[in-house]
Amino acid sequence: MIMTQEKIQKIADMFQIRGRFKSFEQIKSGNINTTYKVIFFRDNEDKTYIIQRVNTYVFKNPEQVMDNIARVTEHIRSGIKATGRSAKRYVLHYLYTIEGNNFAYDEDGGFWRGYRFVDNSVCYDSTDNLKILEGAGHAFGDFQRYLADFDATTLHESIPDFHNTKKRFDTLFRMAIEFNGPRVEETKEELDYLKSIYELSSSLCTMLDNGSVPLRVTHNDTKCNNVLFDADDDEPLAVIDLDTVMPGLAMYDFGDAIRFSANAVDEDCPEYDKVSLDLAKFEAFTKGFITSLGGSLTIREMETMALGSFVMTAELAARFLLDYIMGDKYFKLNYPEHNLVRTRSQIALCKDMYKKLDDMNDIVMKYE
Ligand code: GN1
Ligand code: MG
Repeated sequence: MIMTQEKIQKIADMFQIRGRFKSFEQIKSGNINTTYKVIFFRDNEDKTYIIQRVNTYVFKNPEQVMDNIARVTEHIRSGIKATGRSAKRYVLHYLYTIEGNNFAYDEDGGFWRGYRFVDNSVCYDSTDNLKILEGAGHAFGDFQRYLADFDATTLHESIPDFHNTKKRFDTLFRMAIEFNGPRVEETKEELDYLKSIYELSSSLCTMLDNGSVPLRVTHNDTKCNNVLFDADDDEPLAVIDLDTVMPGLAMYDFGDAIRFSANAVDEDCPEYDKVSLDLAKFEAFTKGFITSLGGSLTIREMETMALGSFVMTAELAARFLLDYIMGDKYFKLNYPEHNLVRTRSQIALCKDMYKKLDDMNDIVMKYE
């Protein structure tokens, strides 16, 4: 959908933003929601806000998502304030409508929300800078730490079974039989590989089911571009994209972050021989994440962190492949074969991670 200035202004005007609407631009990153930066002018200054149209094909209950976000951000805000610091740059500040909702519907039924842009902040779609990766580790570790005393059972499950890897695999294999068309034929090798790693990929689910690892409040989408950094000194500021905050495992957040940030190339790199788990990047993120969680992790969690990276990568490969087979309904595409390339790239990463599991485990244990 093409958004004109008039349409964006109308949406922004539903929220309590003072000043005169000046301009907007679309922010291209993110595979699910559609994001715009909008500028208002007041008190002789530009004030920047983010407004987002939430993808309601993916988030079936967007009002519940916003309820989770409101409670989680308030909890973090009071946690930060309790340490005597200002929370202003360290947690998102969502916008409210006149009616007091933190969302608004446009005339076509589109679901919108907005927040104040954190001034002088940047995010990185990828980076080789180890300091930044360590900072991202701290940001996601702190996020989990601030939510350690949040009652996980009060959160809505914004996407049921989001990281239930076993169920994701079962669905893929079932759909491959039901949708038995050219795309299934074309991806036989990928399906066979995923079948061969089914047991290992389901192991976190088994541990959760038998209670050997604890349920925590987790972010569940820990790409490094979901952390804002100070543009001047790269201090990690706020964690963003809280749509999937739900009960989960510490290894989901660790694993998904490694999957994305410790890859030598982007997650959709079509040159599969360049895909590789960079152990220096792995160590940088690990150091930040584990030290921020400051000894609160159990031994079993520590022992399964590296495995979590493999599992999260395998899970995403299965999700990309399912979307490809089902006709590309879930993830945004930049070109028609995008989901196939993403699948193959994630499988290449899985294979490399599998070889490096021992090395990864040794690094995690250094920070015990
Ligand atoms: C989606 O939209 P974005 O970029 O934050 C997806 C994640 C995937 C990621 C892969 C709700 O995240 O689970 O890991 O793409 N989010 C959802 O790039 O499915
Ligand atoms: Mg997201």
